[in-house]
Amino acid sequence: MPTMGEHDVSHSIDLPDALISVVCEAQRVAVMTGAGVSAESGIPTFRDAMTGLWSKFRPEELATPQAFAANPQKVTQWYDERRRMCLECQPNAGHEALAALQQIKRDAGATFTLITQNVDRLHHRAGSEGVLELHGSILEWRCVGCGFLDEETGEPFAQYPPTCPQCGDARRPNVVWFGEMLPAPVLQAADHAAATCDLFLSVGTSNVVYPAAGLIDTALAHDARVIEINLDQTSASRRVHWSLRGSSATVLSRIIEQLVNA
Ligand code: BJW
Ligand code: ZN
Repeated sequence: MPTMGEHDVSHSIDLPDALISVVCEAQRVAVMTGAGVSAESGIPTFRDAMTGLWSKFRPEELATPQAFAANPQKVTQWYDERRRMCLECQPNAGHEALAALQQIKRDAGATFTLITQNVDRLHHRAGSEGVLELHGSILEWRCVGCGFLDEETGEPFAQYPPTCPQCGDARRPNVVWFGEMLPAPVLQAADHAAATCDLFLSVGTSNVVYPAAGLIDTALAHDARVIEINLDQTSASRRVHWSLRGSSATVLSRIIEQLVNA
């Protein structure tokens, strides 16, 4: 088991030298993000007690294939509202810091893989490349009949569920609901990145939804250094090398600042 290092970055913004050295020297970096990274862009998380989506809505009534089959109008209307809200939000300093880290690492000849559970595409809009979207994208909608897939604009749909321009069947958001398989090539690439990295960052995720939550253990099992960044403690905090308590925008920006001044 690694030695735990708790560090409250909300009060002191100097990060340990040893942590900056590890980030600086890493040759194969994998980062996994969750809803906390987009919270500072105004996109609600899922499980935060007061503001999380699952504090107001029941996941089994909205985020399962059974819910869609039972009430496609309600489910697609809810997802369409969230889709348009995501398009109105902007990437924050946390997304930008991760795009900068990718550039720094690639310039130094290192590999960098960004794995996200988020469906909002804010990493893409901040300039990150090759993002592995484990849970799909809320901007894309897929026909349940012929598989036609398209990325949507900010306009609401004319009807719910929206219909397919190719075959007229219903369309659904191209996200992964509970009980559905993750896209196999994406999960395989994420597993590979976690198993071969020397540094793994877990940022803004409660780490409770599998198989994404298992990636941190894959990285630990393969002797990667692991850094967690979260406002709160999570089930993974005691297993990682550094658990940094603070907002992802603050902590990631600080890492980049100390890295470029190192
Ligand atoms: C900040 C911050 C700031 C806030 N800065 N931090 C093994 C064991 C047990 C169960 C299972 C298992 N394998 C599979 C399952 C079942 C299920 C599962 O894991 N259930 C658990 C809940 C127990 N998994 C699945 O069904 C998956 N499919 C699958 O495994 O297929 C094979 C299979 C099927 C059936 C049986 C067995 C195998 C699919 C999972 C799909 C998840 N989909 C969702 C919805 C996507 C669409 C939508 O947007 O509506 O994905 S659920 C939701 O949770 C969303 C997220 O991506 C995901 C993770 O949430 P995340 O990102 O961690 O957010 P939060 O809110 O939980 O946490 C935010 C964190 O940020 C908090 O910690 C805050 O403190 C922090 N924070 N502000 C830093 N500013
Ligand atoms: Zn179709």
